[in-house]
This record gives sequence, C-alpha cells and structure tokens, in this order.
Amino acid sequence: MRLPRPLDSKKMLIQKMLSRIGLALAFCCLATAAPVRLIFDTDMGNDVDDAVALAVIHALESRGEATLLAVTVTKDNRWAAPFIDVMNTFYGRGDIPIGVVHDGKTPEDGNMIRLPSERKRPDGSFVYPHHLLDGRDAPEAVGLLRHVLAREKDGAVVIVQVGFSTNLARLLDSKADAALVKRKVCLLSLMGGAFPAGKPEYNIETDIPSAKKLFAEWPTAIVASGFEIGERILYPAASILHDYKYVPDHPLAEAYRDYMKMPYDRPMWDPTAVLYAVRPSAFSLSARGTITVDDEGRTHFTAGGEGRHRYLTASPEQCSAALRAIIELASSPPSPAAAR
Ligand SMILES: [Ca+2]
Repeated sequence: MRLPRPLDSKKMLIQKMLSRIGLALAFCCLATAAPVRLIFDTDMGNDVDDAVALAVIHALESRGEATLLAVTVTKDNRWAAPFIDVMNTFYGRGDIPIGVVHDGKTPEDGNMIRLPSERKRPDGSFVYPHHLLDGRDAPEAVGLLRHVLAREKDGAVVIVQVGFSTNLARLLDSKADAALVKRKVCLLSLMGGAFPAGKPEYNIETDIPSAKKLFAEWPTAIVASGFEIGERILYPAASILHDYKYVPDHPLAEAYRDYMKMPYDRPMWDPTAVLYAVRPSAFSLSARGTITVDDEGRTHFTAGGEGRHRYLTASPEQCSAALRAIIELASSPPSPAAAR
C-alpha cells in the first residue's frame, strides 16, 4: 500500500472541492431569473394530478418563470398525447412537441384523457381544438428528447418526470445520449418513491428496472418528491367547481370530473415536482445522498456528502403555501399573449 504524498492529498482536496462546487451549482442551477427551460415527462391519463401539473407549467410560462420545451409520455395509450395537445392548445401553445413511448407501461384507456379529446359540438367541431388526434402519430419520446436537448445551451434544461422512468432510462442506453444529458441537463425533478422509507410507490413500482437504472446512472442532480409530500397537498373539489368558470368548457376541469366521481380532493403529487423545478424555495431538501430502488419497487435513501440525490421535505406551512400556489396557477386563465 502506498501512502498518499502531500501533493496527492492536496490534489485530492482540490478535486473534492471542485466536485462540491459542481454539485452546489447543480442544485443551484435554478437560482437565475431567466425562465426555467423545462421538459415534462408524464404518464398523463393515470391520475389527474398530471393534468394539474401541466396547467401549472403553462401558468408559470405565462408569468415568465418557465418555458416548456417538450412533453414526453410514458403511458402507452393513444389518448395521452391528444389530451396533452388539448391542454397545450387551450393555453395557446399547441406547437409544443409531444413524444410518446413505444412498448411502454399502462396501455389501458382513461376517461380523463379520452373524453375531453373526443368531445365534439353539434356542428362536428372539437370542444377542445387540437391537431394530434392519435398518439400513435406522434414522434417517439427518446428521439424527441435527444433532438430537444441537442439544441439547448449547456446546463440549461430541467427535466420534470412525473410518471415512470421508461423514457429517461432509455435515453441513457447510449453513451452519446448519456453524455448529452450530462451536458445539457442541470436537474431532474421527479415525483416518485417514498422517503426516507415507505411502501413501493406507483411511479417506481410500475417500471422497476427503469427506475433502478435511472437512479443508478442518471448523470445530474436528482430531487425526488416522495409520496408523502403530495399526499399532504389536497386539491379542493370546490376549486374545480368554481375557479374554472371563466370559460364554458375547461379541459382541466373536465378531466378532473372525468377522472373520478365528484366531489373529491385529489393529492397533488406531480405538481410538487413542477413547483420545485421552477420555484425551488417552495420546499426544503434532505441532505445529499444516494437513492436506490429494490426489487419490490421500494426506494432507499443513504445519506452521503457526495451523493447526487435529495428528496423534498415540507413543513405544514410549506404544504399550505404549495397548495395555494397550485390552485392559483392551475386556475389562471391562458395568457392573451401566449400564442407563439
Ligand atoms: Ca403522474
């Protein structure tokens, strides 16, 4: 065994400091005033909180806090992408690219995505205009992610993943794409898992191999919003009934009514990952560490100074403030200047 020479230990110290600075930058990449450049990866159709999260993103874009670059889908159902197009078009941004998973999870239909996408007026026109009528006509998600990331500035992109890890794990399959992610992405804000420990959570459990790969290989900082955060932030049915009347037909209010029998107060798991991505001071963070996924889909957090992973924590006051922000943002009318 060779003892480290003084030069080696100095070098090691400098390397350690640089690595810490790098991590600090990674966790602070959101602290700029410029709009956060977002990619939204969702299993739209499995729960209505994905739709609330997308409405929140549009409101944040209208306020100059975010720019939605693309939406990619991990629910392998033909109505997911048309419904996302319905929402994007409603908010004046029907040109946002949408990519879909092939051979993915949860192919079953969902009323919250199918009914608003299909509904027509007596004259045959759509109640919610949109162009993408069938998800099978949309580009494949991994290729779209590669294309969108390639044209962004280094370190500029935040990815919000609120479904399964299928698309992002596949993006890591090639070394070139993994290097692209490392260069372009500064943060992955995801909803998934339970922290510091808990039962297997749906987003993780549905595609365990992809979640394992993502936490093991994703080359940037990851902040996870666990089940226990959104569970404490319940969207009030009363808001759905009263705050969306500024138009006769609202795709989010309709999706909410189509998802389950009203009235119900749904936990806002997914919007918390969006909120953190754009307004990081909304929550607190665990120490740095490493998240792993076991064979049953449970997440395990091991604290350690050099780890790239953290999870959200929230006081009762932070939960109340997050709920107020989600209601206010989701129910904001489209910006008149939104068309782009
Ligand atoms: Ca979701």
